[in-house]
Formats: sequence, C-alpha cells, structure tokens
Amino acid sequence: MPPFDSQSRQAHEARRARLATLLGKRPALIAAGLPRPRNYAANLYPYRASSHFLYLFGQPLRGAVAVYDGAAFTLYLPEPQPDQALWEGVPPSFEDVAAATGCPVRPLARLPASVRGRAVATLSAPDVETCLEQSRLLGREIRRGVIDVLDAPLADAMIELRLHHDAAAVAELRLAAEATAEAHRAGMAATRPGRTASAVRAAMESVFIARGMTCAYPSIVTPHGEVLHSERYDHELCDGDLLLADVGAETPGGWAGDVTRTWPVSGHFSSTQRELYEVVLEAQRRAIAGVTPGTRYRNVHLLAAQSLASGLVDLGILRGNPIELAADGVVALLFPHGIGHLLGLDVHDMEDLGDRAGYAPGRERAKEFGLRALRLDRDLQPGMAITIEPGIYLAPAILEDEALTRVAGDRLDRKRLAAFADVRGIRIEDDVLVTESGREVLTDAIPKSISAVEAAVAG
Ligand SMILES: [Mn+2]
Repeated sequence: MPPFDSQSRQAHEARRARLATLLGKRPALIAAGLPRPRNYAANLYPYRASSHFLYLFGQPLRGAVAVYDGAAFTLYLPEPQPDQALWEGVPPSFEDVAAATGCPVRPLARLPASVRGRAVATLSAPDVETCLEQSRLLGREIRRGVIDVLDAPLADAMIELRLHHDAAAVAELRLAAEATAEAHRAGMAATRPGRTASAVRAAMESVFIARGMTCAYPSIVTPHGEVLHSERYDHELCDGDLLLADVGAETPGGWAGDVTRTWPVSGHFSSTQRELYEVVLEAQRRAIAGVTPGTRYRNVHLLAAQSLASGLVDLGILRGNPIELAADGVVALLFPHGIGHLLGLDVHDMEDLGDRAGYAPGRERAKEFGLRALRLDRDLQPGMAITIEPGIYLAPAILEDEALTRVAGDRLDRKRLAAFADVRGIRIEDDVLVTESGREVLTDAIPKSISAVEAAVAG
C-alpha cells in the first residue's frame, strides 16, 4: 500500500461524506475491480483500481469493495492468500487499511450477507470479470456499460462530485502536468533523424517510470499524426517529418495528464509546416481564451473550428465564410475530432458513464461528422478540468472518401492542399483548469511556440 498521509485521508473522507449526503439513505456498492490477466492467469496487467473507488479511497486496493449502507461506508477486502507474503510481500493488514483510509474493514466473504434483500446501487465496471463479481455480490445482473434505474442516482452523485475538482484533486493534476511537461521536453530533446519513434517514446515514458508514475493512456508518438490514435512506434524519423506526441502521466493516485505537441524531426519547421502550425496554434490560443465560467463547451469547439477555418482560408486551402465552413462541417474534414474532454482520474474523465458525464442533461451528441466526436458539452464551471486540443490532419481516410467530402464542394482547394503534403497531422493539446475568473493552463510550461519548440528539439 503506498504511503497515505493524514491530509490525503481527510480529503478522501470529505469526498465520502459528500457522497453520503447526496445518496441519503440509498445504499451503494463501489468495486475497486479485479486484476486482469494478460495471457495466463498468473501473468497480470499492472493493477489499476476503478477511478470511482480511487476518488473515494485513494488506494489501489486489489479486489476491494466498498459498501455504503445508507449511513456509513465499510471496506470489504479479499482475505490474504497463504503464500501471498512470499510472492508479493506482506499484504497490509485490515487494521493498516482501516487506519490509512479511516474506514472500517471486513473480509469480503461477509459482504453478500450485509446487502442481502436490499436494493443496492452500483456502477458497472468496464471489464466483464468485475461485472460478474458485482453481480455475484449483489445477487442481480450487472451489465457492462449499463446504468440501471436503481444505479442512476449513484452515477449522478459521482458525476456531481468528480466534475468539480477539490484542492487535493487539483494538486494531483498539477503533479501529472509537471511530469507530463518533463516528458515532452525529454521527447523533443531525444528527437533526431534516423531514430525511431520508439526511441522518443522511451525517452518520454522513462520520465514517468523514474517518478513512480505510469502513462494515463497508450502513448501516441508518430510521424503519422493523421492516424488519430496510432499505436505504431516502428517508423524511422526522417528529416522533414513532423513528429506528433500525445503522451500524459498518471500519478500514483491515478490522476491524468494529457498533452500533445507536434515538432519537426530536424529541429526546423518547413515553411508549409510553419504556416499550418500557426493556424492550429492560433485556434488553440483562441479556444483557451474562450474558456470562462458559464461558457458552453460546444461553443469553445466552434470557436476553434472557426479560427481554423479562417486560417485555412487565408492560406487558400478553404474558400468561403469561416463561420459557415465551421457550421457546415467543411472544417471537420481537416479537424475531425472534438476540441477536448473532461480530465481527472480518467484521461477522458468518467467516460465509463457515457455521455451522462460529458453532456449536460437535455443535451445530446450531434449526428454529423466532426461534431459527433465532441465528448463534452456542458457549461464550464470553476473547478472543471478540460483539455483544449485542436488539430489539422491531412488524413487520406477522410480526404479520399467521396461521401464525406461531398459537403465541401469547391470550398476545399485540393491542389492548394497538396502543397502542404509535408504535414500529415498537427495537434496541440493542453490541460486547462476552469477558475472563478477564467482559466489556468496547467501544462503551460511545455514548449509550444515555433521558436520554443525548435529550441527544445535542438536541446
Ligand atoms: Mn486529449
């Protein structure tokens, strides 16, 4: 069990007290989740407790299950196995866990009796094995990705809590941002023509490992930025390539950073790369300036899309009115994803609860290409953490699709676009905390302007 100070304990006790207030007398079960096997039962993926559990208890207690009985929380833990100390070290005693968390601890075997005959809410896990365990403990079927009527008040209570970050959460996000910043600087400095993307990835992720952290999501480090979630690292980096790195730390407490930078392998942007980079950077600058309490997030997305449109019109790539180009989805052919998402214990925070978390009640995802990839549409409020990540991609998967590109008509100048062929994908992403007066960019320390990026690559 990682060290747990009394301040951290108090922060988690306060979160549980707030959840208890929101739930009232309605009982609930929160599972930390089971370890997941890789290829055979004894070879496991690194254990990651559920974010809801981490939010309330702060400790990745394998297989733990918390029960709120309508008045107080109890933690149920699997009994230590006879040879566990030999293979894994001495497990923390129930007394140790109770002292660290401030919550009474009982053996897991006693849980079913404690909830028998009661309608207990829970949140389904993202993996089937944990859902089956929840089903067994509660005596009703828990289906992956399904929020039953009984479970909805618990889901809504967790969303209400986790949507606005408390001081302890903001401190964790700052830790993640700091490590993420160091990783990006290390990645820039490690970039040279002739190296592979994996070498740059190693330089970046080693920063996390050295800090006892891990990656918040599979790193994207690729000269093929047009493949939005590429997990290939074998490309050799060539003079003239741009390298796109979307890499973020996860703190030992489970909190995420999520940053993208795009830099030239040679250390110098070509003139065409520079022009498109400046368009993305300006869109990001405007979108960040648009982050204020009360602003609807979808409008931040549209602001960025309009800014991209205006830059692309100036370069002769698009023709028309920027507001119409954004509204009609012409910009989406080059910027096919949303401007960002919630950030917290999950890199897409609370995406396990579906659009219930990201979309305000009464708002639904758009159907059209581009806007349908927007993961968040709430009015921004102080304490929310979000990402702002516009991009421009010359993606054959889109541009060669006749049906998708029909909307553009003659408003997309393909001949002019072809002049920018040394750009495949540019994305610039920062983590932003909404404050009372506006915003704070948590990842501001990472080189971003053309001159700062070029200097960082030169080392
Ligand atoms: Mn992101």
